[in-house]
Amino acid sequence: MAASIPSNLSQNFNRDGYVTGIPVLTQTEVKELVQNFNALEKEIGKENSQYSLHNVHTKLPWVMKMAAHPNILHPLRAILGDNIFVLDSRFICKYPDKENSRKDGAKQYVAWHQDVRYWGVEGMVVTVWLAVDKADIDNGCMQVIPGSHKFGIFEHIEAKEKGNLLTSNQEIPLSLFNVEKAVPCPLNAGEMSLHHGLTVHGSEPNLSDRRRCGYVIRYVATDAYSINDPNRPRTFPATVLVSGKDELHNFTDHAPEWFKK
Ligand SMILES: O=C(O)CCC(=O)C(=O)O
Repeated sequence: MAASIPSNLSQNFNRDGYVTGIPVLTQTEVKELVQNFNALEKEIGKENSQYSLHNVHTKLPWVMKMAAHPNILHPLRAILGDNIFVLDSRFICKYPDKENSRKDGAKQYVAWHQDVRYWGVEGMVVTVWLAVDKADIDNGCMQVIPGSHKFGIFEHIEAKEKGNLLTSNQEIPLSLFNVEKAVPCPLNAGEMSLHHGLTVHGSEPNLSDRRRCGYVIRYVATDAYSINDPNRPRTFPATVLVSGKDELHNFTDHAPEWFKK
């Protein structure tokens, strides 16, 4: 059965562009998730586990189980309605900076950005950040700028500092928003935050001696659709209907045979 959600969740989400500290997994489920991730990390190596595990929900049942978890979908329905697609997913794993093997020694961080800057989607995108490991200030938990989702898409430029994990090395110049308003989103393993696709967010390097792994899942309602915008050229090859029904067929349902809704 899905856990209960705060009655003001969607109100707070619409006001602030994020909500955080929502419990999703039981201790047993956290243990299983960490075991599965550790086994995968051992198989493919830390470098490949950091940012390259993209859209593996259509390949690995234990990952799909997370993307379609009732305790994620229940609060999401309060924001997106009943009919929901997974748009995309990725593990973002920041290892302790001490283990950093970069030749230039740059500390790895996620620059301030908005998720939809490079994504040609009409309709609200909601990102779930599910903590595989405990995430806190020391190991570089995600930080958000409350209310920043209300100002459309900000200009993004090439990040000035080396070590940005983002694929396009993008960042929003600090002159465009008030970084002093940043709110950290510390999470225990098995908890999640949700943020709006337009919310400005990022994270600092991992200065602890602990791994900081999050499973990041993007969701849209079935009435969202992709647009052909050369400035936002993202494609969506792993969309899966995880809640309700799809009468519009704006996205293909790439659900694998083994996935039972
Ligand atoms: O994991 C992080 O530090 C950043 C996450 C992020 O950029 C996102 O969830 O969109």
